[in-house]
Amino acid sequence: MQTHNLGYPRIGSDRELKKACEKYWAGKASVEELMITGKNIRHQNWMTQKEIGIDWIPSNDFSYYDQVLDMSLMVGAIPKRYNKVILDKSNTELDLYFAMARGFQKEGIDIKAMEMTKWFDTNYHYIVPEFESNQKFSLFSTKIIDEYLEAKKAGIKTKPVIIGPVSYLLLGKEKEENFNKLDLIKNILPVYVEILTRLKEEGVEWVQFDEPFLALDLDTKTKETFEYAYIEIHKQFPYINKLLTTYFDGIKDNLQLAYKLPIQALHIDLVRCPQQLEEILGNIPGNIILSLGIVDGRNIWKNDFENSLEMIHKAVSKIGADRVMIAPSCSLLHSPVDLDLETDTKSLSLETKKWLAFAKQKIDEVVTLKRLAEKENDSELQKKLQENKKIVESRRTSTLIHNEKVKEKIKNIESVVDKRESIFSERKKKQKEALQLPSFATTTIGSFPQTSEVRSWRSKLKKGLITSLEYEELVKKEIEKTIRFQEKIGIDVLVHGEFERNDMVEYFGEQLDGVAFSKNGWVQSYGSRCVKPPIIYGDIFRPHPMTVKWSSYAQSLTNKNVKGMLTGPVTILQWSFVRDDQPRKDTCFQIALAIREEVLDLEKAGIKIIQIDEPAIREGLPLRKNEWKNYLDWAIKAFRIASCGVEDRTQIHTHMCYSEFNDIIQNIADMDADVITIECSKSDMKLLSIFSEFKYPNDIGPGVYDIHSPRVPSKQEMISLLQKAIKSIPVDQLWINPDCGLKTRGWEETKKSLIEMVGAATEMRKQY
Ligand code: 39S
Ligand code: ZN
Repeated sequence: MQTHNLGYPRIGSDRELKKACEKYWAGKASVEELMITGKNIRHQNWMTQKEIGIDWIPSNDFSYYDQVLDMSLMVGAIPKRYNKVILDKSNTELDLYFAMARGFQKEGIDIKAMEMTKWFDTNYHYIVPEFESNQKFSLFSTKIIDEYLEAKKAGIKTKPVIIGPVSYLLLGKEKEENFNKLDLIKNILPVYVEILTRLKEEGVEWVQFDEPFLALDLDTKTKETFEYAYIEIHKQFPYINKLLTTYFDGIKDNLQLAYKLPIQALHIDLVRCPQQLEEILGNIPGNIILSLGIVDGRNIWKNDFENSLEMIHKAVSKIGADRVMIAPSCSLLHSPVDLDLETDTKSLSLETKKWLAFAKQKIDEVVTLKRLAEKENDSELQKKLQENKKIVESRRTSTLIHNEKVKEKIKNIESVVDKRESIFSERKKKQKEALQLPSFATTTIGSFPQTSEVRSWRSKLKKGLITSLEYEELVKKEIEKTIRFQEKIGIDVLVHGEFERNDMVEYFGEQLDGVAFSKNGWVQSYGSRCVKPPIIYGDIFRPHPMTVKWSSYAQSLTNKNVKGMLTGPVTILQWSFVRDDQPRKDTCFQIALAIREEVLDLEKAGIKIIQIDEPAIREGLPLRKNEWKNYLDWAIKAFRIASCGVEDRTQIHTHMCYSEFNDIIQNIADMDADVITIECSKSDMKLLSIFSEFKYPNDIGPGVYDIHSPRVPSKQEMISLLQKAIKSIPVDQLWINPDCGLKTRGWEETKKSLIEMVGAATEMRKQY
């Protein structure tokens, strides 16, 4: 029996990579300094895994930004617009790489970044490969080889990780019409062959091919491409061991396909789909090793050893110990790094901490499980097993988890009103009267720049260096400054700027009962950006209002309408670590009830417009289509529970990003928000066509500029986007706003851009 790991977090235990990257981008560190940080993290990760006792440690799981972008650079899928960056010899390979990730602005050159989207149903974002119909591939970056050699030199024999050719193509986007990206398989395979040849020469024994699409619904063409690709690879490399990994769902109807592929090992996710074990063992070909993904790579609960051992024993008795591998369910990229660093009992009580395992602890669980399965009579190991049983049991029965009042409310959830009083057209009239807004009303999505100064106030507050009164005064001043700025440039619906929030989910998590949070439990979200997902361990309850103080303060400063800003129940659920002892639906309804109370309190406090962000509704969709309806039913209901308690004249906004809406447009309409703002600028307003085809009845605010780069868009640029928009959306339904995320920008570019945006709105009002 062997153990392995699919990938270790690469941000560093103290987010060293984030800090080093941001320093480099700001011109405050050299490329050498950045690369030393990278190297240290890689070595640290390898040593940690080696010391704990993992047999097959991954390499090439490190990345300076994103593992899919690494692949694009490896196979030379570099969009032509970056040629200028390549040609300028003063730019390094890393500069080109960051240019693709973040855009490139220098000395009059202005190149847009590549698109970013969610990695399956996680909160991780990858950089979407761009393909042309005659896309050529050639080996460009040798990172995978370099990292293998680097580890080898440090005395560690690794298993290089690569995204399999079929999944890599499927993750990309066709930038021209009239071709199918899967047809590029013939062009791309030679690069894989070249890479594998080099790896083989260096002595590689195992290569991990990530093919997560094997856990999704596949059409015939995709299945054929899988067969073709792996048969070709096997022809050239019969002696490299190929470990094919699937995760995030069961293989299900693709099992026969997987068994046809000439691979040596198959990894399955037994956390997301434990029921697949039986069938898989039922007819597994005699030459295939089975890797049991048994320790949850995406959640933070301690493994239930007894339960895992049962599965391991089942596999061993069926196919023998030498054909069984043990591993986390997926890459630990989605886990925080090290629970040992959580020493603050105020945020994470000792009782709660006992129930958790972060990446390092998960590696230890994998190794312990293997030892337990092999040596049943070792008394040290038996002690560990008994200890584990006790902890699992203590979580099940803890009084911290159960709140009878909340459970009672969930039982009666059907009696909660989840419908507005009147239909949208009626509400629209009442709201027009109450709000007095112009056509092409302008607003922003909610946050304003979170400067390091603002963050430092919070950090000082947490360290006790300033009092909460002092902190409040500082935040209030920042709110006032932001209100005055918006008034001055003529924005119609103002926001307070969210300076009091560390994050749109964490902020609420910190205030709700039943939710714990870590000090250092960072998980990469995209590039250098990280999040600290709240830990929902028990029944959720709102002990006090969470945002009313700030919103009413902002409203008291101005005669214009200030929007109240909340995060919706589905998004809080989706971006947290969720308890696994009750259906997600029930947890979501508990959050929805808490948000509903907050909405009603805001309304009572005189806030006339309330935005409930639900950017995660789309990504929460199950990977398999036949589970969609069930999910959408409860997710949309949760939003309606949260939003529908208000009077007709109160305007409800929602916001979504990075989403393809085509297949869920009816559900979006069912949410019945008065206004939906969506991220749109990167797709050039193409997103709007579905709203237009569907005749989406409520108001829409498409983002008119991308905020993910410091670039200031021109008024003219936004006018032409808006002219595109009014071809799809009636003028009286249209709002004007940027994409979301101003918190990640500086004030200078934010101010300039918003002035341009209001200028565009003024111009549109004149023209129409
Ligand atoms: N998921 C979540 N949860 N939230 C989101 O906003 C999004 N948006 C999308 C999708 N998923 C999401 C992804 N976009 C950031 C921005 C956009 C994202 C995701 C993350 C982001 O900016 N993250 C920050 C970062 O990586 C961390 C935000 C945070 O919690 O830099 N900041 C803390 C705060 O404001 C500060 C934490 C910190 O770094 O309180 N503290 C320093 C320290 O302790 C000190 C701070 C200082 O003095 O400057 O050392
Ligand atoms: Zn957004």
